[in-house]
Amino acid sequence: MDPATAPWWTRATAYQIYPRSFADSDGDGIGDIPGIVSKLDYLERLGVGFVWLSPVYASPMCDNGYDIADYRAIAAEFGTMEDMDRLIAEARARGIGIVMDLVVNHTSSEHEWFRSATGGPDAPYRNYYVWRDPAPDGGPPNDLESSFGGPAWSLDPGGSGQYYLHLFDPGQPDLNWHNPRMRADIHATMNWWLDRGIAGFRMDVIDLIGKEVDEGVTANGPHLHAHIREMMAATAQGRDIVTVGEAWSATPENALLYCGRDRDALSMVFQFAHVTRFWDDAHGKWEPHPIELTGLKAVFDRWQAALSDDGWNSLFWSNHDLPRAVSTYGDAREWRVRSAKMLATVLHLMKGTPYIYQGEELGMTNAGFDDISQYRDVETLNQHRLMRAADMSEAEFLAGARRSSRDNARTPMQWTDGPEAGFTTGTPWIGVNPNHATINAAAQEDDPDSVLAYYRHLVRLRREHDIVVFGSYTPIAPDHPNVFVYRRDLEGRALVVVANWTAEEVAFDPPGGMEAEGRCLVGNVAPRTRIDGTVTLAPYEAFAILYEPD
Ligand code: TEU
Repeated sequence: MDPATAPWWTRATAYQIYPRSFADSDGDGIGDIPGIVSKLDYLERLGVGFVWLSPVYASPMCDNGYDIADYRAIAAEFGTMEDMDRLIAEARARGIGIVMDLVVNHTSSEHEWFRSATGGPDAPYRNYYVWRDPAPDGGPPNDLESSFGGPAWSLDPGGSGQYYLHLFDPGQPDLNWHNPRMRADIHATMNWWLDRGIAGFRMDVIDLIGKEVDEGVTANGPHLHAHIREMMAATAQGRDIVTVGEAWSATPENALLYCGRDRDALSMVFQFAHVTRFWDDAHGKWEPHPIELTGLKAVFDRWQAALSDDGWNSLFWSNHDLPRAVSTYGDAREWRVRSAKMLATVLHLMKGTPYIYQGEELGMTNAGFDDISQYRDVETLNQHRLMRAADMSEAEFLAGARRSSRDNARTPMQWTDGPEAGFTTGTPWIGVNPNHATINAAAQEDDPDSVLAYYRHLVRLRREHDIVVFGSYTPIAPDHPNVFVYRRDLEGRALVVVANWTAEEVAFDPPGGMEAEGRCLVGNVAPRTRIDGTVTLAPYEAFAILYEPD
């Protein structure tokens, strides 16, 4: 990527807002758009270039807004279209773009299209969805499963006897991407939003829109990239937007089909290889394996290499579907602050666009729920029902959920040490983490040693140093089990990033050629300017040194 012509989003750090849990302005216990507007100064101080806003559209909220009933209306609990326009304008005035969540693999079953599609083959919008006759035994057409558990097929509520497809909840019927009229409607909706001034789209499960259900193909289907390119041609022409597709199935081998520069496709994809690497073959995220550093590094190294000259990486530890970063990869107790900073150092100095998930910049931790009644997430509650029915004990399920439930990321943003963490004056829709007494934005705001101050610094480094944005990436000591080390190179300069991944002191022998004195750009223990000879790293220590020619 040539720095002179690189798009704006290559230098930006992104911030994800899960609106339900961010800031509540009216005391109903649910975060809302005016709440977000009231926190824009906070985001400006953090320095982010764009916000990925999880869905705020009209929705019955069976999946907290990932079930959209009207793409051109705002959910009443989140505010009004005027609030949305104000958010777009006020964010823009601070140099922050708003990226909407485009959920078009499916709609809500309460979308007008679906309501007009039920009843029989001649229903007006029948062909906007995926219908099949029952199997000979009257059951679902095939054995495709919903991502939330159970069959991916439910009977037409209109009584036709046919089944409709839902790769997620029954309240999320899948759209039929073979239908050009449906696709044109989606393109028109995208243009309608872009004309309102948004900065782009995050595209929910975009790798599923090429599905061929009769072949049992869901992800990465034969027409996937034709659909994406058609969509971009119909919407992105002449606009300077950022697009990021969520693609759990993306591999280093096919990533350039999504985001290769000559393809007029997406800016980048969210791929999850570093996450799924530690999932169990049989039980997935509910029985994760311990994180093993050489395996983790191998994943990052492969992706950095695959998109080194073409395409672009997205970089993230967490989002609204994943447990908290510091709880999963760091030490949320004894070394919470330092390990949160270490994780940020490693991620934010790689090549790609980093995404901060709300609260990560405070070192927020998993929810710590110990009773099923505390959970709200449709996936967690479904899995609870299914796994209990399959004879899993309550204690065993709760242990898995404590580590892996999506609700770990969805407890309210911790603004203050006051009632309900300053998130709401009412009763929050999901419990606030009691540790807001110590972990909160107010306490970190003016503390130069806080996780928040550290994130601000990393975001600034990316804006100020081309080497962070464009430098090539080379792994160092990839087989070392305890340290994460790499270097970036750009035009005779080098940036070396060193991190101790463990709670023990670790000795690290740098390879030759690092004898010089450099400049410390960031460090979570004490500034270091050299790494010649054996370096003894403190627990979770991380730092970066910049070497410039004299
Ligand atoms: O997530 C896609 C997805 O596959 C996840 O639901 C994933 O299966 C799960 O988190 C891992 O256990 C996207 C959204 O990010 C998610 O919030 C939605 O629920 C889902 O799509 C359906 O729209």
